[in-house]
Amino acid sequence: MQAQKVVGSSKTVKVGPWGGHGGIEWDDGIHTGIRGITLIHDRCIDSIQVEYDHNGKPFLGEKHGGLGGSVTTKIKLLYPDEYLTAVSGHSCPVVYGGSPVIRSLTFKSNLRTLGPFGVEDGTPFSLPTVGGMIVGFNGKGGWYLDSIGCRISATRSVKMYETLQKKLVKFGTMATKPFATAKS
Ligand code: MMA
Repeated sequence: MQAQKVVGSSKTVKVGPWGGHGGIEWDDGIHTGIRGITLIHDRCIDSIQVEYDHNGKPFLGEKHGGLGGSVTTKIKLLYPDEYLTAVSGHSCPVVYGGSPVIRSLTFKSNLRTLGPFGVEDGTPFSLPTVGGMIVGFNGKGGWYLDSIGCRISATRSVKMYETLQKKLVKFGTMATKPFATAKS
């Protein structure tokens, strides 16, 4: 499969959050892509930690949620060829009388579906994106992951930049030639 190289644009749309209203708010901010996600789960999603791309460099976000959970899933995306296009899942209380928490999460990339992780129980939520990519997550967390939302950015082909970059390099070489000759 031929994957198209894309980057996020600076214009983003915030979607969600889905889930409950418990826990404290967290927001990873806006980045240029996602390189990996670590989920710790069991009967619900206990925690999430996202490794972003920020202008070509890895940026590790904080871990959100609690310290429990028995299964650790490390999702490694084939950055930069692969990028996340959608997130979906389920939410409902996991303890009697508690507020809803994220029970399951499924991610979609331009290449595959990752998950479901956790337990698909409760109210489903989904984000059907058309030609966008996820560039940041936010939500609430306490003992568990209470809610999750994300920022979507339009994708644009890198090809335009590569072409422009090549032209600039060529121009730059010509422009600096007298200097280079003088120095050597
Ligand atoms: C804590 C507290 C709640 C939150 C739950 C689940 C046990 O209570 O932070 O506000 O809803 O954890 O994360």
